[in-house]
Amino acid sequence: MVASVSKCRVCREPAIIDLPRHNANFCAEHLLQLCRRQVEKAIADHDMLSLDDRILVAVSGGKDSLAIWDILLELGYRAEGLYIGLGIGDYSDESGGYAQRFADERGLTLRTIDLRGEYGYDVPTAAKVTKRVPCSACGMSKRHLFDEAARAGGYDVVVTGHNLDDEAAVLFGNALRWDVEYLARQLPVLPARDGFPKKVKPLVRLTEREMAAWCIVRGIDYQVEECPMAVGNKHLGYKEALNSIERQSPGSKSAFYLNFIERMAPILASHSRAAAGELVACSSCGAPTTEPDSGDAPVCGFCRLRGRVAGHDPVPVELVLHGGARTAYRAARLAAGSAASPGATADGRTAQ
Ligand code: Q46
Ligand code: ZN
Ligand code: ZN
Repeated sequence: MVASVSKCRVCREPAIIDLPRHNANFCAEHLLQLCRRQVEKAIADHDMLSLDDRILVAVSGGKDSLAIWDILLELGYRAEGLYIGLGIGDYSDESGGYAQRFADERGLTLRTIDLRGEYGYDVPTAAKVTKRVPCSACGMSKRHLFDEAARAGGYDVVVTGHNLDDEAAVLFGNALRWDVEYLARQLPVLPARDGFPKKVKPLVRLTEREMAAWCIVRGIDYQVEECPMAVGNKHLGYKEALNSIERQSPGSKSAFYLNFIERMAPILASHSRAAAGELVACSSCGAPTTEPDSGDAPVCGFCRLRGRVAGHDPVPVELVLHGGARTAYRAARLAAGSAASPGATADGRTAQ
């Protein structure tokens, strides 16, 4: 946000935000206009959505997913929400509350899935039992459940709130390793195929800061805290690195990502193995999955994970965190007046 002496580039009224990558300041009204136009451009450039589509928005309770739901409704799309309760302690409880209040205040349909209540596990427990980073089990569970909900509910497309910062950070990580398979699939649209719904990211032209500003101007209350499981996540480091470059050279982040999509992605398209792989139905849940080499019945990654971790006693969030992350989590809980006692048994709270 900027001092009131700055003027909006469009109307010359006092500005509320400076956007160095546009080399301009904007008032509230014209910030909203800019955000809407960027979403419309992303949708049009990549043929993401049509007004007839039944859209399912993946809602986390954070600024991005609530903002894109809000923007799509403003633009006249038919969008409902799905919130998945991941069981990440107080963070999930609070996030679910923000999502539900957003929907209730606007009379919107928000579907909810409670991972522990309906599938017998939560993200901290899955991380502990599998000894893998929490985001791995979490991401896979979310993808599976959003796909399944879209299939079961007859939705045409799943919308996620990934923004420019998210996508640039993922691109940065993939480019650091020159992971051609991942680079080839890092597109703002994944078309429907073999039982998977179409998935789109209409916020790829907008930054985290712009989305936070959208929510503030529109009076949207959202989960401000980061997921405690994200501490130490490589993508946070990539975001910091890109932000440092952006401060030196405004516009670098969007050029890095948007020029990749325009210039490199078409060159890499032929490397996308995903388009070529044969898929079969999971013998347990029916979801599309790859055929096992062994000749065994096919079982998808989600069902394998669930089979391994369901039924384990819930593991409290802080027992999954290490070192500084655990200290930071305890401090945050103390500050919030809800310190979890070390070693306490989790209570299987619902919501994300
Ligand atoms: S993947 Fe990882 Fe997120 Fe899941 S564990 Fe938290 S940070 S919520 S987008
Ligand atoms: Zn203005
Ligand atoms: Zn399955």
